[in-house]
Amino acid sequence: MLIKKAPLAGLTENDVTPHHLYLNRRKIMAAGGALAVTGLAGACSQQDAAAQSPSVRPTDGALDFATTDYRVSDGDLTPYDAVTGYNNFYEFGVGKSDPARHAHNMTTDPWSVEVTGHAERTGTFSIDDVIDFNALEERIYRLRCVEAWSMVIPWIGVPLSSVLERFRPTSDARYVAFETYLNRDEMRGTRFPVLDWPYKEGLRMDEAMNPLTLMAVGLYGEVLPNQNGAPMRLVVPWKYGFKSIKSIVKINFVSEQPTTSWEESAPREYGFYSNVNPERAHPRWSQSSERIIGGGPFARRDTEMFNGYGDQVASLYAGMDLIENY
Ligand SMILES: Nc1nc2c(c(=O)[nH]1)N[C@H]1C(S)=C(S)[C@@H](COP(=O)(O)O)O[C@H]1N2
Ligand SMILES: [Mo]
Repeated sequence: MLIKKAPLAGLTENDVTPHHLYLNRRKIMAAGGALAVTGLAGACSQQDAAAQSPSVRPTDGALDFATTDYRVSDGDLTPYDAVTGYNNFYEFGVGKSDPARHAHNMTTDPWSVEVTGHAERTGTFSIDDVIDFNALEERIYRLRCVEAWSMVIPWIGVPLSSVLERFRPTSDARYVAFETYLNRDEMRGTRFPVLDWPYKEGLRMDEAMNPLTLMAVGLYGEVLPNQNGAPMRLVVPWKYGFKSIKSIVKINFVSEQPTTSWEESAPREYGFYSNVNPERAHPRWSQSSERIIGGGPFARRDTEMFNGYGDQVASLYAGMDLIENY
């Protein structure tokens, strides 16, 4: 099976890695070749000449994405079809296959992001002013949904800290709030009052600046498919999936804890922090284990505190009661 959707502009259809060969390709990359990612910026902003260049070229430093594996390993990767075919993106409907069916209607190019609040640089920025496409990294992270399932995905992006630092937040910026694109013609799910659109999320500043927090622009070596939150979305690996807001158009530096969509819709069920916690059940179901998407009907694993990333993030919550602050 070949990847059909939005290959990197540097790849032709024939060059695109079948997903079962993805790991072999990564071994080749590690051995000295590299998957060119110059085209990723091009694919987001303009179709450029990079489309003609070979897909594998010698490493020259600047164009590669670095690979860093955190906690989870290659062998656990969720199949591409599940990553892109089983999604929550309520703006396109509440069914798991609605995003794959309808998200192609979303316009992701051109894309701009409005930056407001407590920062020295505010205003409207193009995606190339927000993301350094020469500094992309791959991170294999588990995404754990509050609905008690999980996937392991090879994300490509930049640390969120590198994005936020560009705007030079001031000391009054104690939290950062994000909003998703909203277009009722393109997003059929927003015609229904499931949530108070646009989708809103937020992080405490130290959570946002933690090196694990990623602003993703790709997965499995490709630009993000629309259903996964193109052209840029958060991945906050120690929190339930809903904190990883998709298709971001607003970044607001604020001093008070911001309102978030899920907390607003059901405050007893979803809190601001939403750290993965097997000991704190959702009021309607247990969070102690999770279904492994793509692993067959009975594949389950025990849920880990902070989704397994406790070594890196537990210190952020020292002294806090994580049952109270769910
Ligand atoms: N804008 C927006 N972002 C969103 C959602 C959404 O409905 N709208 N769903 C969230 C939930 S509940 C999950 S589990 C993840 C799913 O990400 P994925 O589809 O890439 O696996 O996206 C999160 N981000
Ligand atoms: Mo979720």
